[in-house]
Amino acid sequence: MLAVEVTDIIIINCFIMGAWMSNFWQNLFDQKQEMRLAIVGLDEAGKTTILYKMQLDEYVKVSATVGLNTEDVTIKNVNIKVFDLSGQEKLRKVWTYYYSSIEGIVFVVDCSKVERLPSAKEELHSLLANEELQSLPLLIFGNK
Ligand SMILES: Nc1nc2c(ncn2[C@@H]2O[C@H](COP(=O)(O)OP(=O)(O)OP(=O)(O)O)[C@@H](O)[C@H]2O)c(=O)[nH]1
Ligand SMILES: [Mg+2]
Repeated sequence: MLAVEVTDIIIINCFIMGAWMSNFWQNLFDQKQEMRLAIVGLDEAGKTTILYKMQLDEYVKVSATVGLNTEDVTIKNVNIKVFDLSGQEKLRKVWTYYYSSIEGIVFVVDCSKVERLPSAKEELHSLLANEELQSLPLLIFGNK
């Protein structure tokens, strides 16, 4: 007589299969997703302030961004790498360097400065004309 019965083997197999299946579903739903976003707009529109509000859920007093500020923001199981780009006129040409490596873009408009709306519109139009952004989701964020 065999030391281990066939039924024992089936039970052990079912147990292993069950454990594997539960790990599979757990992994599927726990899987961390990564994405990259750029946040652009005129200088002083509030981009960096919005970024820290998203990351820390609090108001942080910030200085004007020179070049780039990169932060990770985690929302549930999604980790978002945010490229917060300077809005100073001379530095806006840098925005285009990031377009090929992002999955979405946020354009921030300071709605309290009516006199700057034409410049914001002009920048938004040149952004919309960029081929690399044609298939990307765009959020226009009215701030202040
Ligand atoms: N009242 C008010 N002030 C805001 C708001 N968002 C930003 N600010 C202020 O606006 C100023 C500019 O904000 P920043 O976040 O530095 O703007 P930015 O778009 O990152 O500017 P650059 O880095 O120069 O491109 C700061 O003094 C902020 O405290 C808002 O929703 N309400
Ligand atoms: Mg900034």
